[in-house]
Amino acid sequence: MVVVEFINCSPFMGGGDDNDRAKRNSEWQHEIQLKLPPLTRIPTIISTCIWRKRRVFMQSFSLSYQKFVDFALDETKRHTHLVPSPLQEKFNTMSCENGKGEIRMLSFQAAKIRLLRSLSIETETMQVLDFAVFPEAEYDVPIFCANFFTTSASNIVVLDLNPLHDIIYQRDYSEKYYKSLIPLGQKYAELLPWGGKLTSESIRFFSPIVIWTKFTSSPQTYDILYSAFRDYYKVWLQLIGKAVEETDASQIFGNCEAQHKYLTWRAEKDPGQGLLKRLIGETLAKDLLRSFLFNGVDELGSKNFLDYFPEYRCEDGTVNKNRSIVGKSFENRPWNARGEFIGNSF
Ligand code: BLA
Repeated sequence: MVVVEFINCSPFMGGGDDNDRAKRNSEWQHEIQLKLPPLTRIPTIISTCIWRKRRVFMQSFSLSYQKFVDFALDETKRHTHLVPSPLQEKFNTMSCENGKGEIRMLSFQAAKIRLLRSLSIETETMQVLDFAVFPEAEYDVPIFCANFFTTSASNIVVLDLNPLHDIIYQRDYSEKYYKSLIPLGQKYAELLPWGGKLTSESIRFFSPIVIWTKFTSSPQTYDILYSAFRDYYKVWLQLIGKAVEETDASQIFGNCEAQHKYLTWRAEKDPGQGLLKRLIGETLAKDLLRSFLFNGVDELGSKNFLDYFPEYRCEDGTVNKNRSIVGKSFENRPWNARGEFIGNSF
C-alpha cells in the first residue's frame, strides 16, 4: 500500500487567529467528511499550531512490481526458451526477520542469457524490485538493470541498459548500442527527470539513456515507470536477439572480466545492502548478494574488489567501507542530447 500526500489542501491557511482557523477547519473537515466514502478518515486536528506547518492529507492506492516481472518474463518467452536456473531451488521466497514482509526471487537462464533474475520485496512500508539480466560472456550486450525502491514518501529509481564496456572513452561501444536509443532515453528523461546528485562512482556503470530519478508516489508516475520498463526491456530483447556470438577468445575474456568487475562493484557497494541486512540479517544478506543478486562474482573472475577499485584501499589493506571515495556529484544529467558525456569529474 502506498500513501500519496496531498499538500496544502486546506482552504483556511490564512486570516484570523489560531482559534478562528481551528474553528473554520473543524467545520471544513466535517463538510469534507460528508462528501467522502464512509471509510475515508480525515485526520483530527491536534493542535492549532499545526496550521503553521504544511498540511498533509492521505489517500491510498496499492502498488506492486509484480506486473513488471510478469511482463518481462512473458516478453522474454516470446523471444527465447527460458529454463529455470539451478539457483531457483535455493532462492525462492524468504520471510523478513520481523515477520512483516516477504522477499521473492526468480531466476532463469536461456540461450545467450547467463542469468535473468528478479528479487522483489513487499512489506507494509516498502516495495522493492531489483531485476537484472546478464548475457553470456560471448556477447558484449549491456546488462539490463531495473532497481526500484518505493516507500510511502518516495521512490528511488534506476532503469538502464548498463554498459559492459566504457562508453566515455570507448566511443565505438556507445555507437554500437546507444546511438539509436538516444531518442528513447530523451523521451523518458523528460518524463522522469534526473534524480540529482548520486554516488559519483556509479556513473561509470550507467549509460547515456539511464533513468535515474526520484519522485513522490502517485499512480501517474507508476504508469510512466511501467511504460519505461516495458520499452527498455523490449529494446534490450532486440539487442540480445540480434547479437552475434563472439568467437575471439580475448574478446570473450574481456566481456567476462567486464561483467565480473560490474558484479564485484555491486556485490560490495550496492546501496540496497544496508536495508537487506536489516530485513534478513547480515549472514543471509551476504549470501543473497553474492550467490543470487550478483551471482558470478565468485566464479567469473579471480580479481578482487581492490584489484578493480584500488582507490578504496585503506592503509591496513582492507576495503574502505564508504560507498564512495569521491562523494556525490552530478546535480544534472551528465549527458547531452546527443548522448555525449558532459560531466567533467569523477
Ligand atoms: C539508493 N540505489 C540508490 C541510489 C542509486 C541506486 C544510484 C542512490 C544513492 C546513491 O547515490 O548511490 C542504484 N547504484 C544503483 C544501481 C547501480 C549503482 C542500480 O551503482 C548500478 C551499478 N535498492 C535495491 C535493493 C534495495 C535498494 C534490493 O536494489 C533494498 C533492499 C534500496 N537503494 C535502496 C535504498 C537506497 C537506494 C534504501 C537509498 C540509500 C541511500 O541513499 O543511502
